[in-house]
Amino acid sequence: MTLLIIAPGERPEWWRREFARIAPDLEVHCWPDVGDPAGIRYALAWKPPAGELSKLPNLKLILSMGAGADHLFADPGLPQVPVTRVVDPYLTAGISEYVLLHVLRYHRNQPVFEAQQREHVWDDRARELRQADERRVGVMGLGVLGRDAVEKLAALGFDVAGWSRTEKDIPGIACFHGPDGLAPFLERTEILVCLLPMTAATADILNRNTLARLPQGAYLINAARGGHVVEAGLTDALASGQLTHATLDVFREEPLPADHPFWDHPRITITPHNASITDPRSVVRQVAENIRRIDAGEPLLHPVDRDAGY
Ligand code: OXD
Repeated sequence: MTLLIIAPGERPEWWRREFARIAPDLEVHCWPDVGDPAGIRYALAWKPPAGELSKLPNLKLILSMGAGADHLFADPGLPQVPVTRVVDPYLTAGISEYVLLHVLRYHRNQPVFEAQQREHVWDDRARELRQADERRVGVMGLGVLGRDAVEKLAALGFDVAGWSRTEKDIPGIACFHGPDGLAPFLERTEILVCLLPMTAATADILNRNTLARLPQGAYLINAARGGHVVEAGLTDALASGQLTHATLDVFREEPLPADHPFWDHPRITITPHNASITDPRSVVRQVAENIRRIDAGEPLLHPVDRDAGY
């Protein structure tokens, strides 16, 4: 019974070490050292090269190494076996830290002070006196990650709303849903946070039209997927002042090419898809448990619905 770690560039040795510690009976191979393809029963994958998983004739389970599984469905030949994803307190906490950090940065007008420092300017007129309960923050996506983020934002006192595909009820949060709920949600949102799963329905969702629904001068934080944002729509919204600033952790092409115009945009903050990092020290237990479950014929933890895409 062999697990293949197929996650180019994702420090497979670290994962292998944790498996040796936590699930010592499991044989672990790290792609491209597959060994006998017929011996591989489970694959722990992050952005696996297309076609590689279909070379494993006895594969029983694919485990996404992250919260999202869209990177797997990008492979048209993905084997028809169950897929799971990571739901982990560290991963969730990391995303919420990122959201809080950047919402507070915008709430406190920090990009203005950073620009002033570069120019050696002392000018506190940019200090807008706004209390957190006067700041309307909106989070798109109310799954495990979004829910944690809205609750922590609300605990800081922000006026928080959320938008999701299906109806949600979260105490203290104004919950909007579905296509009809999108416009009213955007119209009340000064700081927009995207934590949506990437599906056919959410691709390009932040475009010229939707960004135009935000109040003039709004802010955007995208910690979901680059494909949620239409790049030209974003740069136009920044140019017109419709958006004041954007913080992007994810991009259509990663790593972001060195000549991409976002790098030098004065009102875009870039982070290298590190809003939250899967921590093998906790996730290996979840992976080992799902391997036990599939072998025992028990329901899996955090299964992905192929039709919904998450
Ligand atoms: C994830 C990610 O899906 O890191 O976990 O993007």
